[in-house]
Amino acid sequence: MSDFKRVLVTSALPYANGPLHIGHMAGVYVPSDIYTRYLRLKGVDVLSVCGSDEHGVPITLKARSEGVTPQEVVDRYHEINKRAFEEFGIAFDIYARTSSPVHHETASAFFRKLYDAGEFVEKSSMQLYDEEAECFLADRYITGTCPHCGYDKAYGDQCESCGTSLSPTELKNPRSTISGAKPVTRETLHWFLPLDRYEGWLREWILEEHKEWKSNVYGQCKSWIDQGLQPRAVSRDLDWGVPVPVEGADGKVLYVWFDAPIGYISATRELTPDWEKYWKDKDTRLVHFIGKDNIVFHCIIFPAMLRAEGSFILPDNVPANEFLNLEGDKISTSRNWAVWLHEYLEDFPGKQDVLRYMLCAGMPEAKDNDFTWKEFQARNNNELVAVLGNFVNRALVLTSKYYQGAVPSPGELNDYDREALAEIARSHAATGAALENFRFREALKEAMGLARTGNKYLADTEPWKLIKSDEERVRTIMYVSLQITAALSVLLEPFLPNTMKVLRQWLGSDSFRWDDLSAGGGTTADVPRLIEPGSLVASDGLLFEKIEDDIIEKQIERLMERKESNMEAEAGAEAKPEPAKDNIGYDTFMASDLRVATVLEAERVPKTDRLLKLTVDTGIDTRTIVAGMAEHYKPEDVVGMQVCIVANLEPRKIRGIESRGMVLMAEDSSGKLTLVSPIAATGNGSIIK
Ligand code: B3M
Ligand code: ZN
Repeated sequence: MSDFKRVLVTSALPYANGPLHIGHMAGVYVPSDIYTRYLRLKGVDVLSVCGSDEHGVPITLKARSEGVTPQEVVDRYHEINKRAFEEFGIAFDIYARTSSPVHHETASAFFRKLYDAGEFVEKSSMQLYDEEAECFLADRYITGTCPHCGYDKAYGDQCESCGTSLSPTELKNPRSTISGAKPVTRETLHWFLPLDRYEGWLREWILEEHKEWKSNVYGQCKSWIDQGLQPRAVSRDLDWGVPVPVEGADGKVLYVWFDAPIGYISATRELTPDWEKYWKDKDTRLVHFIGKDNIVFHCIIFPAMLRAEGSFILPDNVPANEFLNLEGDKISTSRNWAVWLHEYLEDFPGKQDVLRYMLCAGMPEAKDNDFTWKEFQARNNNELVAVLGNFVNRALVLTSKYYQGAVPSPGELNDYDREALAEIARSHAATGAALENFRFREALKEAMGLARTGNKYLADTEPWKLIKSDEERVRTIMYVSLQITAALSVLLEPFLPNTMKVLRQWLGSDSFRWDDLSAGGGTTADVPRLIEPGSLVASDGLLFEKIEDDIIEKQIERLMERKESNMEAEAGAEAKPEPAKDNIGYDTFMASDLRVATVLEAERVPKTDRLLKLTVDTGIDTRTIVAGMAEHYKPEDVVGMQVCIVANLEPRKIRGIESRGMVLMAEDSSGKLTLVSPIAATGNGSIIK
């Protein structure tokens, strides 16, 4: 931070097609908010920008599934998420949105500048098009039969049965997942950012100049760069997004991951006329807070875009977090396996800081971590209530009881008093150093260490026992305790902003600044004097309340009910068979040569989960067929079985093995495969009609 004049903090723009959950908070928004609040406390010129990411195919699909427009979807979730962030205490300076005119204008101008400078490579290609939905189909929105193993729910980019990566045009019987229609191929032109041209520069800029980036971020960048960077399409055939600002580009929009990061710039434009000071002045430190799945976009693609544009600064750090799991399972929006932020806020009114505390203490900074409700209860009861709340409560209640709430003047300080007071500067320095390096768990631990010190100091000095015999000693003890209390109200502000605001009201002072806590800051001699003798303190309750077992049981029950209903839904999905395919003519069917054959030998295909290599006697010949059945049949189980095969399928190489034909299997909607076999033995080569 030292050699920058200001800081611009960005937080990943959440897609406006669903609510926020604790994974988003732990991954991106709690660290971003802690860091921003810390800088504000230090008096740094800092802006924190965020907003809704409102383009992209997921939003158009959500709209289609609900029968509404994409605008209606993003309007709904933009408001829901904006409100949830505010209520949770994530203090962005602006929460903008990428469907706004400012963003469209900013993103178009950005694209146009690169276009005019000839930075893009134009390429046309044949793409699959859905004539019913009237849209080109991204890979994931095409499904069909894998040409290698016959799995009929393969996607346009990969077959999840045999693992082969595919291109959409390879799929047999391709269908659009949007309309179910058979796609046609159409030529389409797109613009590509030639990332390969920036490979040398990115290698230097990241791998040489930013060795200080977190190892999970640095490592991912290194492997991307070492694999060799490929040109990336920056436009899409969609009717929802920022239109490509080029003549003849009707029906084409900017690829969502091209326009979304520009959303940080447009949000800053919307926030302040001074926006260029934050985006174009080298004295600004740009820090992106994101989850690990967004590293390539924020460390490779967006910086290449900024470099190509030429007038912007580059990110100084991208402290991406790993993922948070829930009760041992991945958080999943589609399976409703999440603690939704809006639900938490409804169920735990006024307890935003308890969740902030839990998500910071268990933040997935270097590796994925797990959120459990039991740990949430334990941290609240054993740390927030029993340490921080208990200490503050005793310091304030005893001051009210012994001195009518007036901060007493201290007598002679002994070594223990000085040691306790010295903890203020020490924990202040350690907390600050950890925050400067985005180590949030460590920073919280250091800050809470001061509360532990205060708690132990009171327990060791026992002023309640001395009040009758040594009143001067008690004045000193309460003075020291109140300085520590005041220090905590500053040190914990970034982590527990709502609670520390209340505490500062109780202390009658909201003017503390971060550096007042440094050794020598606000001190007379070397003793910190954050709160003056004679000033009045009070408290009207407890900072934190215990969370009882029944409250937690209710949350766990709700999750388990969801797990149940997920399993029922999956089971229920088995009942629904695939819709019928289009009719075919008699001759078409008769063109396939179906025969009975006997399996002579069977073995697993090495390094695959689903493939068996069969040697079959077809009555016509003995041949090899590779079949995706290994998860349902052991090799020894099928030797000697009579099976039905397609005998005149074009031979194919599957994992280096020439497969001549296909074994017919019945697949139910849960994906379970059953061999189709004649009910009575018959001669090999018998024709199936
Ligand atoms: N909308 C969030 C995600 O991938 C994505 C971030 C954009 S930040 C410019 O979940
Ligand atoms: Zn396959």
